[in-house]
Amino acid sequence: MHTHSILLEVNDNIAFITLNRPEKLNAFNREMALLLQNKLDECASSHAIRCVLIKGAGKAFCAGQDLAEVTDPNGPGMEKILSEHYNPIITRIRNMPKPVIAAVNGVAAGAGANIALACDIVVAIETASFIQAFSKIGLIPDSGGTFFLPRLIGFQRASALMMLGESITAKEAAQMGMLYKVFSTDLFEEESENIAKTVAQMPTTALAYIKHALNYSASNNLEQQLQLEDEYQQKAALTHDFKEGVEAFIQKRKPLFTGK
Ligand code: LHQ
Repeated sequence: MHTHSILLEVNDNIAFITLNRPEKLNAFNREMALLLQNKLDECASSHAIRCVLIKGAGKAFCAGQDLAEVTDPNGPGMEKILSEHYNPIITRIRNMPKPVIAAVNGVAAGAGANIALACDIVVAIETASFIQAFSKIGLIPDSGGTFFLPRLIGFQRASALMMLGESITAKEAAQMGMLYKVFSTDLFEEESENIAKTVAQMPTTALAYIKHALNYSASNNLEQQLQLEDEYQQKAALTHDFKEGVEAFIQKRKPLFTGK
């Protein structure tokens, strides 16, 4: 029976996306990359979805590009792999008007590591590892790695990790600032779902504005960024959730946010 390389399940306003080629450590082939784009589009447009959580099936998060496909004469070919597979995935994650969580349940290598780093909140199991594997096969980091990694951990560490292609533990990655939290093996699933549940009940539109403002902060100067904050703040103040948030505070009750 044909199994899908990407699974999507929606529960309590959370979309759980599973990278599902466990026998290949969830390495991406063309079908899987296109299917992930498709599912991300579905998540972006569905009002029932207020948070996306990406994880891997089995013991790995994702081993990056399926290297067998790269040498396959009937494969997509080098010139399509970034422009049609990974770049559209990264753009979709960054443009998604709701939080995307990477729950790194095992090794994250190559494009697999950098897809995780493009997410809004990255958490990892204590046994996970991160590898900028590209240089070891004569390639350069892609999937936004040269953009996100130096901004997350600093130029020098990013440079060393990318050139050496060494594996680092989740704990080391967290100490460097690459991710938010590391959870013990017995708590990982529950704790990462708790984060998803929390953000799925928050003011989704405001979270989208936070995300867009952070996207621009990478290239704006202070004056431009202050102006952008003003613009988004005006928009946030028009949301139903802002009204609800303030009312609930004054009435000393728990707010009920709808995301609108
Ligand atoms: C795999 C893979 C894999 C296929 C494990 N492909 N089978 C962009 C532009 C164009 C071209 C290229 O790519 C890119 C973007 C990129 O992502 S480049 C970087 C590609 N990824 C890598 O170089 C990582 C390759 N994998 C590894 O180094 C190891 O497998 C890691 C460190 C991830 C895990 O090591 P182990 O836990 O020891 O597992 P393993 O190596 O025994 O792998 C288990 C199986 O998965 C094995 O198959 P087998 O049939 O022997 O059981 C591997 O061949 C397969 N596999 N990664 N990327």
